Amino acid sequence: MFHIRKPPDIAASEITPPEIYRRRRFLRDAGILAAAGITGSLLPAAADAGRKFPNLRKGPFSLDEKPTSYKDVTSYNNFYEFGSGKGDPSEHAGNFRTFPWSVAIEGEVKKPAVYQLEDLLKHHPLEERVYRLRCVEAWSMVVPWVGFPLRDLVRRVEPTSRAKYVEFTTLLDPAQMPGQRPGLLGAGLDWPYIEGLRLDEAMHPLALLAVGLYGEVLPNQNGAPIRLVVPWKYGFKSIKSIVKIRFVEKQPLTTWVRANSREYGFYSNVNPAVDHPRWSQAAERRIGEDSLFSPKRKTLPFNGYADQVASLYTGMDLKKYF
Ligand SMILES: Nc1nc2c(c(=O)[nH]1)N[C@H]1C(S)=C(S)[C@@H](COP(=O)(O)O)O[C@H]1N2
Ligand SMILES: [Mo]
Repeated sequence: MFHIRKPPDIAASEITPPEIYRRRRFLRDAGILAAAGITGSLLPAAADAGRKFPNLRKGPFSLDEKPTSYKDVTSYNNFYEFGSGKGDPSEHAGNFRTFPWSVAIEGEVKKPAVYQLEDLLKHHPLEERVYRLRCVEAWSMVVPWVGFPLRDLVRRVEPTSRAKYVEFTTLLDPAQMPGQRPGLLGAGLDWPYIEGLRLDEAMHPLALLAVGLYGEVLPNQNGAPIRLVVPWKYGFKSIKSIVKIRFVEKQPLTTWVRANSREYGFYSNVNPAVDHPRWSQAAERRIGEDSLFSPKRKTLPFNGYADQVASLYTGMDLKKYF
């Protein structure tokens, strides 16, 4: 007998009139911009003007390299919740509802809380940081992120002495995320997407919680409304659309380790000396430079951030803890 399935759920987003989306997006952007310090009376004008964050201060650790074009950063994406093709997220995430949005802080902390995104941002001044992002698939980009250091949030919620790791979870909502429905679109991953860091990694000043790029509120395909950016690790550690941050004693079982622990490790520090079992990690192509004449770039240890982060791993065998 055939297994007869109901037609796939129609995402609420697919039947919401465009005016409602625009309204929701306006409310989201207004909330984020307001939290970033813009007064109420300026909001409509600010939100109309390309949803730009005004007066962003430049944060530390910014690269001098030329950023990858806005078009490439926002149309060549990995966000399997919306499909595993590079163009799928920009094509399918347009109507993703990112307002209202809350982030739950749980586990081994003295101050567990559920924050509305706007409230979270009120405590954390935003800054711009240009970082290199190196995907495990051997390509890279340079992205001007807007965000605040993860460690500021970690400190605010006061981890207990039992907290050794931080676990991050993406929204689970198959009605909105077609890759989470049964079928091949999501490449067979287990949902929700989970990532993790050791507590000292989470406390490193390079680790960023991003809410924007190119001076604008984060596009949905890049992980709106709030995502992690860990520039010395492969891109998949930089989990998108975060709804939960949990402090735990044991190393979290992350999505890619669960999918294939031979190919993906918990640490996933960018390392040209440790190849992926199926391809070399020694070099990378820079998105936007792919012509016959553009040579591959050499991949740098810790993605070029070794001076900042190598000391986190002294004494560890990085071939074993890959
Ligand atoms: N929830 C979630 N987060 C995710 C992914 C994903 O599929 N789902 N893909 C990761 C991978 S493999 C990369 S390279 C980066 C890509 O981020 P970008 O699209 O902003 O360049 O997001 C990471 N975060
Ligand atoms: Mo990636």
